[in-house]
Amino acid sequence: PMPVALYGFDGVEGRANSMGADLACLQERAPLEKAVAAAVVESVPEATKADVDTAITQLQAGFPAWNSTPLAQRAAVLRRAADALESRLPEFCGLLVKEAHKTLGDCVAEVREAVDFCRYYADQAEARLASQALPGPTGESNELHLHGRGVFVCISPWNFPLAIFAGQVVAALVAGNAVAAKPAEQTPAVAQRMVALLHEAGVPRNALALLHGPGETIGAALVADARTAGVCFTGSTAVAKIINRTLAAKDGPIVPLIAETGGINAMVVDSTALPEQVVDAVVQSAFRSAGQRCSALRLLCVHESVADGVIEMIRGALKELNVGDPSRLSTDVGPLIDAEAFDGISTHVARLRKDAKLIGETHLPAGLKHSVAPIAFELPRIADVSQEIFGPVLHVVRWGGDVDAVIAQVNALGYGLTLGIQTRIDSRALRLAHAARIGNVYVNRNMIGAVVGVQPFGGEGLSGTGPKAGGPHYLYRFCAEQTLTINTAAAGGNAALLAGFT
Ligand code: UN1
Repeated sequence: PMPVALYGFDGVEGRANSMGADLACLQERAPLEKAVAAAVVESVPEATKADVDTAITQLQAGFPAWNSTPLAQRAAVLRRAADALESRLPEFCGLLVKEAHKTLGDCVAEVREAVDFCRYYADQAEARLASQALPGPTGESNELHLHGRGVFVCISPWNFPLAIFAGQVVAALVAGNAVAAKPAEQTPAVAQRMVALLHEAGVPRNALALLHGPGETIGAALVADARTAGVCFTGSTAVAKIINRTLAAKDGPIVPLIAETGGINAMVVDSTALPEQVVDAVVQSAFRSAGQRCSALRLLCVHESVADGVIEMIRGALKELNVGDPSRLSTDVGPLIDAEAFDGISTHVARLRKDAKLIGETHLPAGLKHSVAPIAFELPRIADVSQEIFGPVLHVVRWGGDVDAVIAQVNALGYGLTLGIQTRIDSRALRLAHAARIGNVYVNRNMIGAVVGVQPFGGEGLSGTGPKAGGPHYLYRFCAEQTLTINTAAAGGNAALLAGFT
């Protein structure tokens, strides 16, 4: 049998029983704590539009040589990067805590995920991107060749500033592309250090460029450039649509967009579900990482027969969480990324305090910057949740009657990223999963922390284009395909054939 998690970090993140469970597997806490104390967030140079132009020119020049580098060598570069990153785990965790304010447990998981992406895409490239001979008629040779498309633009978010950044970049690189990477403005330093590591591992300077700056200017200039051969984007649905429009309107070739965006992710709980299991999954899915994951649970749909009990347990669980300094191992929930996020979530919570029924909230110690308390509200209808709220805010709705109608209402929200199903009726779980237009469906467990290579991640509808990151089809979208058909009967054969017609 296959090991449970080939590339994931032993599946610990996905199956953690409490927020601190993955920390139990950390053998070396002291180096981590030291690394956090020592971490320095360097400032980075901001790019200009002229820099974008120069970078694309250089990448275009570097592309043919990198694209012609044998697949095994490109894969070897990724494996060297993985080894280097793994050996520098404490340092990168320290930087992540300081720059992205993620909890130490989340940072360890994130560095491991980035390592997994490098190793997984190296393996996938070798397994899937090699040229193949295709059977055809006698006198002809047919081959399928996959290679890079050219200059690929990768635009990544602040919530996984290392794992998603690195995952996009190494996927594009190993497929043979030259890459222009534009990390989130909030988290440039970790991207800067990862790019240095990739260059040290053997990615040529003119095959990978890093451009810092706002999406509205630098991201937009990269996307709009006629020479851009593809875009990989993780972020909001609204920005994905802007990118799509820009790509459609720009001069030059028709190019692909790989977009992974947001979700109004639901968990559907029926009358047979185990309440303890539900509440454990809810706490992990809604509040871990301060709810700043696109996979996070936003909408809990609980059957009326078990709702009172589940709600009571959620209230109790909320009281137990620790909001605090992300560098402390005892902290469950750290701060939001910045003041803008804090204002947005605070406004939403203030509105719900007036319009919805408060279920419970976590105590918020005084003096924390940009922190909001995990909180849960009850609302009358699924349709009352119409917006992705990127923070530790849970919306609970009771349902009665037909469970299939609940899935229909969730589908009607238009997003399709993650779904939780809690039931002890196996056939029902399968029927609902099949009916859901949703990319990642989790039955009787939490719904975050997809493991690279084991749980390919990504959505449909308003949640993105696919293919799934960390899955077997991802690299193909970064490639151009060429079918090479050669008449092996050669010129003499053709001549003989033609002679027959005269
Ligand atoms: C994101 O939050 O932008 O499964 C996507 C998970 C992560 C989500 C990453 N892979 O929780």
